[in-house]
Amino acid sequence: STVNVVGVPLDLGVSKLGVDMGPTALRYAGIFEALEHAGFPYLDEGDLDVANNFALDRLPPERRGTAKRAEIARVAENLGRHVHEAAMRGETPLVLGGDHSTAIGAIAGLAKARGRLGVIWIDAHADANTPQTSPSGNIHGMPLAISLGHGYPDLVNCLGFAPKVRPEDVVIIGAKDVDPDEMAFVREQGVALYSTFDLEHLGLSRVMDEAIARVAQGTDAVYVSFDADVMDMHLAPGTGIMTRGGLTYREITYVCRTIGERLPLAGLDIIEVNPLMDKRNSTAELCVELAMALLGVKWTDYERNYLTANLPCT
Ligand code: DIR
Ligand code: MN
Ligand code: MN
Ligand code: MN
Repeated sequence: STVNVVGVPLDLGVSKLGVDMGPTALRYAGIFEALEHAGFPYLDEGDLDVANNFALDRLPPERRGTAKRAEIARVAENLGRHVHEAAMRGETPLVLGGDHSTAIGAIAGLAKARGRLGVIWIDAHADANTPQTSPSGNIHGMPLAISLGHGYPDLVNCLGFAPKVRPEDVVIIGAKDVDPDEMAFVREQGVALYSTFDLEHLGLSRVMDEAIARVAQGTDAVYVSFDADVMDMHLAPGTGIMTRGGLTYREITYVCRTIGERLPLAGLDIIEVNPLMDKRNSTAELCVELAMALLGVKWTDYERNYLTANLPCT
């Protein structure tokens, strides 16, 4: 189906500047050329309007947090409507973030259009903090909890219904930096979480078998939320939070390939690409490649026709 690409230059959910340039970085990295090459019809919907973080930073401290949250809620409604309309036309929304609060509206719109939604959350973090558990107060650490119906009401009630997803339909893959009270919330909700330790201990193939079975079981459609910080800092420096011990190239390609080959995705996002931290846009280029894998581009064809042509070592 037609891939509906929309950019969300949103960085109001984080304290560091730069992820608002994620959509630009992904465009520059060739997202449309890759879709074209893969033979997907696509629509370029441009970027949504989002207020500048630094403009809102000029507000007095007591009004700043509320103003930023109100803007995040407004953007979530807009994105939710956009994604809903695209999905109702039978298109596959591909959302270019933006910090991870972008996922709030995307999941809302897709759940409204498609019904019971399975979600694969690929992230070094669980993003399952509530205002009560969050040590930072940053909204980008909360979107999964919000989609499960917990947190600020103006965000939880995006598009006028809640919750968007059920805990038994959600899988987190690659988590390694989860706050203690956040982990307690994940456990009590019953969300499946596969940490980087689990990937080693259980093996990647078993984890992906279980994860895919879980999100497919009983659901009407599946969404993937992809946070670039799941990858190791040496592989993907261009992200909000760089940490070591993240997924290697072979691990992340395995994750994305197995999903793309086994599940028809109803929608996906590429989140937290920060070109200010990147090395010559290499993280954005890698994310373009992984988005194609998630969309089910056959790897052998992809490697032969697209990747190898761009690799200096061939
Ligand atoms: C931390 C960091 N758990 C927080 N979160 C995220 O601020 O809630 N970093 N999502 O990317
Ligand atoms: Mn995240
Ligand atoms: Mn993260
Ligand atoms: Mn984040």
